[in-house]
Amino acid sequence: MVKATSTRPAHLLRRSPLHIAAMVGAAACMAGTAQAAVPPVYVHMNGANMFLENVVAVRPGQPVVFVDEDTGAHTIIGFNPATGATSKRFEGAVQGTPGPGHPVHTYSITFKHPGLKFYYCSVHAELTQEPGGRYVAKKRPTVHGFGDPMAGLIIVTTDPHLLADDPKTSSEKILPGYFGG
Ligand SMILES: [Cu+2]
Repeated sequence: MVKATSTRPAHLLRRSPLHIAAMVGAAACMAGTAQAAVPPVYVHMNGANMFLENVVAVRPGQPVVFVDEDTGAHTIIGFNPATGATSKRFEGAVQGTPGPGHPVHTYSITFKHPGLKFYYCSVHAELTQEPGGRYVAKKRPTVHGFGDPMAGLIIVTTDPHLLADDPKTSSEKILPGYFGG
């Protein structure tokens, strides 16, 4: 009895590193293929203090890249509209750029699972509680812009119809005519 139980784990231990190595190799290969096949979805900012593509859809694992074409800095902070709690993982910040020909700063994030990912820029918007209890991002009163709050939504989905609705600009990293601030 003792012999039998000690033999089996030893047998498994001998085999498992190889087995794990094979699995990791296969997973890395698949991940590499997936990354190559799915380009990022881009969300742009300029001096209007809003996110140009403020609703985009991405697949699980597909990167969302925020591109700051503004002279000013912005943050990109995920929040839960039910509680108003901000995310510790979805928490980005991007520096501004003097304009075309200069480095443009980006923040990239991916999500593993389908869902709705709300975010806002804490410099130019603030979370306020609606009478119904939900939290929404509103333009800070002191901030200039077009009136829309600097906030947005990422829909993480495998639905091809939602994915096909992304704005054309979200497929380009730099929008040449969009610098400003
Ligand atoms: Cu901002």
